[in-house]
Amino acid sequence: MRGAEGGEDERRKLYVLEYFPYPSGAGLSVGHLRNYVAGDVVTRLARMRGYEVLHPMGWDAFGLPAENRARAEGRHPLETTREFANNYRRQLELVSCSYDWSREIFSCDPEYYRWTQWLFLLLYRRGLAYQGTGRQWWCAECRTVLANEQVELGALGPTCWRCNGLVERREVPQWYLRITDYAERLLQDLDSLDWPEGIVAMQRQWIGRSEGADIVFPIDGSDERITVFTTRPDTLFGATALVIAPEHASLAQLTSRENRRAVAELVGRCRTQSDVDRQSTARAPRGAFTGAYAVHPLAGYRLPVWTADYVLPEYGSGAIMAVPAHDERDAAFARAYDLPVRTVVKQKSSDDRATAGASDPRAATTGHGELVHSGRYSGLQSDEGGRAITQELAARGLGGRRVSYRLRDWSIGRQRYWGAPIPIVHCESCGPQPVPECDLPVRLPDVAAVPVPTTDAEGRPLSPLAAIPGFVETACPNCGRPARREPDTMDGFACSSWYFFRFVDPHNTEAAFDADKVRRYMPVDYYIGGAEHAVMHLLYARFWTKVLYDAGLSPVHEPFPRLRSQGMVLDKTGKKMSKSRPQHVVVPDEAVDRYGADALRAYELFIAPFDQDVRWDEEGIHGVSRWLRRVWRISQGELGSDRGRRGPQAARARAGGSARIDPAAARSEDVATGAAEARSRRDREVSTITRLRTATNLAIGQVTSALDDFRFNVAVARLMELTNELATIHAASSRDGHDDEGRSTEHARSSGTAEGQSDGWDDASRAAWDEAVDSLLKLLAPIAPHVAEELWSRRGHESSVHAASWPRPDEAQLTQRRIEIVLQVDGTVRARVEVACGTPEESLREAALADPVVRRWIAERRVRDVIVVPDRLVNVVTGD
Ligand code: ANZ
Ligand code: ZN
Repeated sequence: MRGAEGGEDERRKLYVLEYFPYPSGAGLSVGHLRNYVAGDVVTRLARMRGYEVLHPMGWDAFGLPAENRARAEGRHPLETTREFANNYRRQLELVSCSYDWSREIFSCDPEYYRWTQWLFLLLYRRGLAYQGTGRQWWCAECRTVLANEQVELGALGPTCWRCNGLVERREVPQWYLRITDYAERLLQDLDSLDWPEGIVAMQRQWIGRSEGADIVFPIDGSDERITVFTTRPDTLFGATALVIAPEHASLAQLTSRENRRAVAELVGRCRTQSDVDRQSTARAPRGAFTGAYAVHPLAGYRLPVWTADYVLPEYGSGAIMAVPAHDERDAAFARAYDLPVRTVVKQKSSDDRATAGASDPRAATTGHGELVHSGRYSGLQSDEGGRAITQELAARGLGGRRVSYRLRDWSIGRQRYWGAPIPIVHCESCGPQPVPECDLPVRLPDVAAVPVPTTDAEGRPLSPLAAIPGFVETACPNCGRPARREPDTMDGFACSSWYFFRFVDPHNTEAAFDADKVRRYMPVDYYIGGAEHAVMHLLYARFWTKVLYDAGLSPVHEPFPRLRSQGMVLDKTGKKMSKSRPQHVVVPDEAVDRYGADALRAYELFIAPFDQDVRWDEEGIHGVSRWLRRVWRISQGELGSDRGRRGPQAARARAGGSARIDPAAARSEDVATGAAEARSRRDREVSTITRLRTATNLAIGQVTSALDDFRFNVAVARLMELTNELATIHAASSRDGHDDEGRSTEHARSSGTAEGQSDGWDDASRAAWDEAVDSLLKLLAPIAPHVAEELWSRRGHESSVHAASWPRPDEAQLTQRRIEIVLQVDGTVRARVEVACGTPEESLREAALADPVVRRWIAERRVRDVIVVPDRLVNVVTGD
């Protein structure tokens, strides 16, 4: 846990949070569980380190699926949501995810959404919420508008992120949040975040910052002026047309009678096309001439005004100057409609044209270079020329420098029942009025059945709340006259944009949260969840946090400095476990029944590196479950039946590969026995202690750093290795002085006492053994909390293993001690070397093969095998 350890945060608190789950009828799958188990491991580890850990859970309860499902089943979404949440809670408890359930919140609870509404009003008062009309994505299937972030590009066109149905654009009056005011900060502050790179890149791209200039083109013979946004003001003298978006407000006015039909046709076509599709380079752009001409602001020549699909209404100013010589899309447009091309930037080399992928002399050259045919700017380089041109335009009032963002304001209103009502009252004389704080919450009206969304007389979506007189009819908070309530509800993402603040103080009835408590716990130290929320939720939550910060209500301006994303768990067929294919969704319940919660937890962690997608393979649990049983036998001193399984499975897991465990028999025992006989008993005991301490301390260090780095699979693999090492040391030592392998331990097992395990050991060895086993159990505790606890208590500890303090490696054990290793060739001792105690097998192997004496004894023969017994010997086996 970077930052959590080492006292960086003097508060010694850790706020661990997993994404706010949306309870659905299908329940939690083993895929969901992957991130809840990870969060719980981090939580339990931090508690053992003495941190006060905030690890809450609650339910993102509002939203469309809940509403749709409830309507389909003829039930109320409140009822279904509670039922589904209960099931989620049951499943989380099944695997002992240790949440502070006293903080549980439901976002559909009026005591919660009251504060969501309060926050909406905070935004409203700060000028960050407004009603506007815009082209809205409209999903006919879900009967709702969608934010840009909620539209995906399907094979047939833009689709709804929920139902995958095709969506289209409609003009709808709508509530927006002015997230664009925060574009720059949302972008800049990405640099300070410890997040997966991919997610940062997606946010950066979504915000889409471009530096450039606005340039104003007067329309010939009219007072109209069209402003374009360009990132290349240096190419101004190469503009040969003005192209405005089909949605541009001036289009109708500019279009002459004879061009109306063609323009109207284009406008109609663009309505259902996604922005990506409209800008596709796979086909020529489509456009129509308006009949109007613009005047070049510096050169004075006339340019035709066109409209075309590839110019988007919501970017820049919704209009461009087409420079076919230097822009690829403009070049394609010019080719399609035979527009003139004027070269104004002389390229430094011809490379650029080559990289443009065309030998066509009419392909664009997009590089920078020396300006030509550009009036008094000719001879300047692109950068300098662009700056000078922008300056002149600004001086003449015809434009200026401008930074443009792709990010659009967040359309937050939904014409649906199951959401937090927007707390606004519309009064004919006073206009929109915020509902006074003391009147919050504006409650959703009780209804027997969820009302069906409707449309108004013009076919525009209308909130079903508009048809409930008891809800809409009210008095103006300002003048007291009859007025109407806003019937729209908030997008469910509003609730999840601040819930992490509420968790610090979930039952506060006086305020959204207490300032001191927020100071105590914020920010969230670990936020854990999948990449599917890369843009939507994470961007919205950052935005609201910055607003709270600006309002003096939050001490932090980034809510989630550290984000960790788990990979997806795929079903047998390699597809995402999806509710739409329920037969492929694996739920945890059955695995817990068959293997126990600990085996499932450990397997969730072990199955693959945390951030990688992985196919669920139930078979793999067997191996993990076998390992846990082995830990049990070791801790209980029942070792006789279990010896010598060494670590190929662990090694494989460390490489991140298959989790299946092959039972591999060891071949080193006999050799070890042979070597041991060459030593005195006293020597052996010292060596046993050393080996136990080294194995344990190495494992403590490595397991701890693996857990801190979210390399949970490595941590589990390392614990498996430690388990094997302890078994091997025990077997070798117990056998010393006994005639038959394991006979004495068989005795111990039948006598059933823990002491039996170290039969024949002296006190010091036994102490080292106990220390090693206790450490193993402590390291195991966050991963397999039940097994660890049971064994801990069976070993006679009075208090819980979870209250024990996390072990720290004893560096002295690891670094100072040097030991002598015997090098054998075909079982005969040929040399000795001194190495650091605990030197890994692979290094010992290399050292042996590099040893000159050993090499002489190998001579020409083939090395058939190299057997390594850590801290004791290496035996090189030769022959065919
Ligand atoms: C003239 C020009 C000449 C341009 C040239 C580029 C190269 P980014 O980098 O994505 O910000 N543009 C501006 N507004 C647009 C809109 N609403 N729809 C489609 N395209 C638009 O891109 C900025 C460039 O994209 C702008 O610079 C403009 O084309 C185009 F050699 O202006 B440029
Ligand atoms: Zn009024």
